[in-house]
Amino acid sequence: MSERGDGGPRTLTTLLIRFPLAEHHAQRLRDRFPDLTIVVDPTEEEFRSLLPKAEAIVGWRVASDEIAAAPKLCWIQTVGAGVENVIVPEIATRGIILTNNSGVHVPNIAEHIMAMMLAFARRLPFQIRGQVAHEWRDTAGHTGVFELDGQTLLVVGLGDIGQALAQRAAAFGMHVVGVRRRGRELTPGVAEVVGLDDLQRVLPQAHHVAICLPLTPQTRGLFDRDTIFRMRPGSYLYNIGRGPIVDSRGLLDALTSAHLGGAGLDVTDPEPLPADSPLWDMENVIITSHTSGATPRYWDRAIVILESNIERFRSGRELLNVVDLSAGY
Ligand code: OXD
Repeated sequence: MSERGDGGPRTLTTLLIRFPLAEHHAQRLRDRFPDLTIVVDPTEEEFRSLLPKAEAIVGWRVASDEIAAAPKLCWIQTVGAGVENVIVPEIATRGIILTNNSGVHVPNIAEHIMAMMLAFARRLPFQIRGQVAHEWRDTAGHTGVFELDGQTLLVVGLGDIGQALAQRAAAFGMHVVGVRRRGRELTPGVAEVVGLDDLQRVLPQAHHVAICLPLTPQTRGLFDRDTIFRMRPGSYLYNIGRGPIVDSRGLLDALTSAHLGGAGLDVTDPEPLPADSPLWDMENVIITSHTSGATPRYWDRAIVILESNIERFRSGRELLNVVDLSAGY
């Protein structure tokens, strides 16, 4: 978790949580901050009427006109991690602190990518289709399987999720190479770290490439057609970041031409993926409808960040998970 903020103490009397926070979590906040008015999951009308009082809002996003109607607003805590749809110009011009829930879905997203890799290794998409058709696929099921053990995984984006994935993949015997923008230090499970400018060099070495990046002006289209076709023939691409990081047409061509062995797509461009997209019917594609972030433990972790940030906000300490508005994450 990054710890940055504006450094000055502030008044916090009204916190609007535009999310159906579970009662036990809401109660925990009320017990801890009895002098704070905490409004959970207000109706649209209530939300609007409370905006003039609110110093802080927790929600997926706050629109420009809502910010305009909230003159005291100094802090927005997003429910998710990605902020590409949250950043509006008023946040910077008003000096509003934006914090996110980065770190909250680390174990589950790392497990999600492992699940997709293992599914391809054991040909689960093929077997599940057999199960739906009531077909015993023994002979065919003996071909096309492989082992992750000894294969190379390239983790593009060695943030919290990328690091957690690297640890798990290494435990499966994979050789893990990390790509990161800043810093070259090895984290547990990572055998080698290279910079983004080395991506094209290391891509052809990897049997699996996992995109664990936020969507920013720098990452949009990073996996363009040429980059996708630079991947090792028969390799697998996983995207849990955001759909527009990958060129959709290039990906489709790489899959239909069998240049790629397969793709595990939690995110697509556009979302939802249109019903007539050819990706749905491909046996070498796993689509999980942007659910890798889902975990029953989400708010058990997010509430810790929120509690800490309420305290930090009030006492003037730096907040956790402050978004760098110019970097976009
Ligand atoms: C997020 C997500 O940004 O789940 O949190 O995509």
